[in-house]
Amino acid sequence: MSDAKKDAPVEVEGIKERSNRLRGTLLDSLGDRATGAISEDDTQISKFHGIYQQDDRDIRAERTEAKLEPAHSFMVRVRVPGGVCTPEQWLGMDALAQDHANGTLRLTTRQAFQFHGILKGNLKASIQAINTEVLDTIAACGDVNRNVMCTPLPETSRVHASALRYARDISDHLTPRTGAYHEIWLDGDKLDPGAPPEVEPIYGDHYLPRKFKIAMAIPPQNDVDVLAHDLGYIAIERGGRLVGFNVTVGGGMGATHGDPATFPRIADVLGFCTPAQAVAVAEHIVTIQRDFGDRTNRKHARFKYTVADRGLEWLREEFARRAGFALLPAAPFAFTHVGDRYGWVRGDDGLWHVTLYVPAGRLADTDDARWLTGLRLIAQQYAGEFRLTANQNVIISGIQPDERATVEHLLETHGLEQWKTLTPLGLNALACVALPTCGLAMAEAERYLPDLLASVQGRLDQHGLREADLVLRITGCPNGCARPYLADVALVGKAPGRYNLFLGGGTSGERLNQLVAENLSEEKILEVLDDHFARYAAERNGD
Ligand code: SRM
Ligand code: SF4
Repeated sequence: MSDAKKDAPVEVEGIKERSNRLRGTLLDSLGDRATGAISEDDTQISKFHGIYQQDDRDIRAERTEAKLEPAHSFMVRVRVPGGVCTPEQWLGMDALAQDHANGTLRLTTRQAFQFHGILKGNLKASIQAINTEVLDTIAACGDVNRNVMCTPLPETSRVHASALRYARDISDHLTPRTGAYHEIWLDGDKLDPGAPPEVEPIYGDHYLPRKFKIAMAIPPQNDVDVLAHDLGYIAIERGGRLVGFNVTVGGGMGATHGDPATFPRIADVLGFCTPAQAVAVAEHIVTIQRDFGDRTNRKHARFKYTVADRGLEWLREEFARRAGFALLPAAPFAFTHVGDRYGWVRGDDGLWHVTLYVPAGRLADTDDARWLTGLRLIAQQYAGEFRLTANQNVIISGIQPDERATVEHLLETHGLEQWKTLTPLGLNALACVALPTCGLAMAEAERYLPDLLASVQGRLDQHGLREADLVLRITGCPNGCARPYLADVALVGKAPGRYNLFLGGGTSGERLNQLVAENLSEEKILEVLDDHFARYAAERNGD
């Protein structure tokens, strides 16, 4: 490849530039009744609106043989900053899942809702229904800052309330300013053709080189895997009050099989900021990535590569130059665990909160558990909050003491108390969506998780390790949507029925695991695990 070609911006940069601030030709694509798809350029632009074109991969071959176009439908992702929504919003999402999607609601690893299976003709009504509930989908995907996460910590309500406020402020500040979203989906006024281009004060003409993710953790919980994010805030609390944040930079999970230039990376701690500086920190870090991120190679375009290539000292100086203030030295903090803590807990405000285990985040009514019906009844009857966790679970939050018995009864009668019977392996497990909707999946994940857990649990039981507090995560490809590279045991899809096996992540999300063997079938995976479990049972330390 010539140097000129190597340094040329990738095609997506041109699509963004020509899109007239994210309008593209989406209105034409939506109106084209000859196909269930949208134009190729619009598939890039629609991501900025929280919309992914997909097709049902289970029937892709059959459709090709019948000379039919793929069975197109759309995944729509709803931003829920900090994961907190009202019962009314919950009911709105539930209704939309029935009316226009595939009848299920998916809780993601980033505290968002996802709908699958929305047909092109139903997209506009779906986005309007979401906005009616004062939620939106803009910037849920695309080369911008995504949903801002925050530990949904129920116990320490005062620190949580402060942290959540900053997470929401950061989210608002980094939301694109274009009127395209309102124009296309909400029948907003059209931009006057003679008007000067709208200003995107933070993103400019080309938005970011790649997606950008922010998470806020409240120690000792690292339930958001804060070090897996481009930018992280670790809340520092003194005497029950939020006094500031340690700022972390350059985390990320995505990699490509066989390409050592791509890698998962644990974020570095850059320094400390006060709460009042938190939004400015986000703005300046994002604009540094806007200006220095690699726009010539999308596999090298995440902020983690900017940080790895240029170093922390460079970043501190560039930050201070732009911000007009330097970050202070980081404050001491300690994480004790990842994942969620299940069941009932009383907050320091006297209210009750219950964290439910949702298998792979998929809410549906099944013979075993009537998730949608049970949660609908709860949402209809009480006035607290629903909090989505970064581990695909949900917390029913802010329950008055006299409401607890009713909620408990509804959970029990609908089969939603699964946390009471599962082993730690099951409770800690995460699986990404993968097949049949994810266009990048190389192997199963969500659909395979129950069988995989049964097999691995069987091996643990044989070694007397039934209650071992292991974290298992599985993804259908190396992109890392269930943050597999932080788990004790991770399977990363390589081909149908084949996975790369990683072992040895840290217990508090601060250490990456390592590749142990490649391209293994389940039988081989269990053999390797058997050896390791035997040694773990014999040689581990007390805790
Ligand atoms: Fe992801 C792409 C699903 C969290 C790294 N991710 C995708 C797409 C949109 C596939 C695509 O591009 O066509 C998947 C849609 C599947 C489907 O049918 O729904 C998808 N990602 C998900 C979700 C739904 C997984 C889940 O089971 O919950 C999560 C939605 C989060 C949200 O609400 O915003 C999800 N994705 C993540 C995470 C975890 C996180 O952020 O904490 C990561 C790893 C962290 C990171 O970004 O480094 C992640 N997703 C990716 C990547 C790799 C990015 C990279 O740097 O290389 C891709 C592929 C890409 O961007 O090209 C990807
Ligand atoms: Fe799809 Fe891969 Fe993400 Fe799984 S990890 S949802 S297979 S992109």
